[in-house]
Amino acid sequence: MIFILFAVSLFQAVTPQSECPHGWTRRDSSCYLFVTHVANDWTESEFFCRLLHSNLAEIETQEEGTFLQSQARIHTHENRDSHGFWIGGTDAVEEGKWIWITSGHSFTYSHWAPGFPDDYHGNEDCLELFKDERFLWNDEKCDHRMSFICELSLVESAGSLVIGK
Ligand SMILES: [Ca+2]
Ligand SMILES: [Ca+2]
Ligand SMILES: [Ca+2]
Repeated sequence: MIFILFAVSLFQAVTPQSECPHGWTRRDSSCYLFVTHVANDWTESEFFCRLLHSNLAEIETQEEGTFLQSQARIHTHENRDSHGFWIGGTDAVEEGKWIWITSGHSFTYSHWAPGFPDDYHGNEDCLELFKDERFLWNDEKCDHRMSFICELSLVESAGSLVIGK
């Protein structure tokens, strides 16, 4: 799967774009897509986002976290059975050391639900916005299937906004 993700990333076109694609929600220089029509495990969710030239959402600030928390409440009505939403954090590389998968950066901000992360049964290495805890953060088994949030960055380049990193 790692190889496939790499291969896909090679074919990502950097298309000049100043607006979010249809169906995506904008905040600052990011566009977000709440995918509720399929339930994927964490790796499949990241793969799905990459096919759309994006990645699982990464929350760098309290403002971004609060925004996604409130948006999650809205979008969960589209899928009432959902457990929550996958986002791009993992501690699969080193237990207890949480990073964002795209950047590889450690968390600069976190908003865990009370008592979490608990690494329940020693087997929870992926990050979700947990429906049962007001969409605060929970570590969950990576093969659990649920909705997820993709994030697309609009970065400024030569005076115009383009999609890219
Ligand atoms: Ca972000
Ligand atoms: Ca863990
Ligand atoms: Ca947990």
